[in-house]
Amino acid sequence: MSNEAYDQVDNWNEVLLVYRSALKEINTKLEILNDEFQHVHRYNPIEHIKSRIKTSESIVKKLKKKGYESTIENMIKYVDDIAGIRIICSFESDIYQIAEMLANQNDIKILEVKDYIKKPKESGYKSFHMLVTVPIFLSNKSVETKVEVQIRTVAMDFWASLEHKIHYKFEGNVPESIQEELVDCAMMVSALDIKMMSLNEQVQKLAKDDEESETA
Ligand code: 0O2
Repeated sequence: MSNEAYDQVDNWNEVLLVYRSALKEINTKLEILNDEFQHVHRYNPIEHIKSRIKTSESIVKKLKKKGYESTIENMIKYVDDIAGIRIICSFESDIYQIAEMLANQNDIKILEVKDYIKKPKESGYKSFHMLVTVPIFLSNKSVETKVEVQIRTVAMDFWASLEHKIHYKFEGNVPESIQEELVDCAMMVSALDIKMMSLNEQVQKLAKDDEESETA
């Protein structure tokens, strides 16, 4: 390997280390919020968290699609989801609470918000996306590092993973009848989310009434 090529690999490894650290930071913040929520409200808003570093093949593919050369500078500048974290919640209301709690932390900067719950994509896709930066403190500098945060319910996640698999299977050319069925399923997912949230509210209210009558 030439010296220049070696420097590139070394630089890329340092960049990846920073992105991995950013995922760790956000993960820790989320764990703390979840624990506190459990302590105060007696339930966990977060079902589970998945995080990943985008593969170099996908990064190069995305840059190519956007018309940029594959350089480390372009990757950092134009690929917003090198570090991605997906938070899966039980209820739609949890999504906005978690987003707000994260946004309120003063070391987190919000670069962009895409609310595909209020305004779903044509495909039926629903999820709340937040592009944030978190500072990573290295030995001689601090680096504001981008992380794409996707927050969705279990039901939305079920839909998105199936749709993603179907898309992959048909290499993007999904037959219209299947696309229509997916839109139908997305509507069922929304109806289910609303019903489950209302059921949960009723249960919480009953539990609260019980607690109050016991202490009266
Ligand atoms: P992967 O493999 O999940 O990483 P940009 O990221 O800015 O180039 P865009 O579309 O403006 O592209 O960003 P957006 O809308 O925030 O979507 C980014 C990610 O959301 C996607 O990443 C998917 O993970 C997810 N997503 C968006 N739309 C859909 C959809 O219709 N169906 C499913 N299943 N997922 C979706 P990537 O990089 O496309 O893919």
